[in-house]
Amino acid sequence: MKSIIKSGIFILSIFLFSNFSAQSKTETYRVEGNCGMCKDNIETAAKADKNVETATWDKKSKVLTVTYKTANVTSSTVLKNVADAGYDNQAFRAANKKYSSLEECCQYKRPDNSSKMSADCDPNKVCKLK
Ligand SMILES: [Cu+2]
Repeated sequence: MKSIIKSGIFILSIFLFSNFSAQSKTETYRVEGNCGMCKDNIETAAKADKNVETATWDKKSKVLTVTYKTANVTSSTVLKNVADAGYDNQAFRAANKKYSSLEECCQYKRPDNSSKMSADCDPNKVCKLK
């Protein structure tokens, strides 16, 4: 009888643990961009981390919807990867060089985020916005 209880507790704890570690969260972020090519670039960059399960960017609303495993990755990492691909977003400003190297059709109208940039922000690198 004791062993049945023991194995029952064991199975229950495995169930709880796996459920906890697999916890996902869906969030939306503002990401600049223009066209279908931007959509591909943004979604690929967002999914660069394997803990991101889905990433969908809407061209019209400029909203990126991401589902990710909260235990293994943060929204900051996801948005930094998107900025590394050349796309300004609510948390990071892409490096000027990276923005300029985007296809012409993808060179979206950059938002004036100067007020959100910290004084030590180097525009040739990805900058975290305030
Ligand atoms: Cu584009």
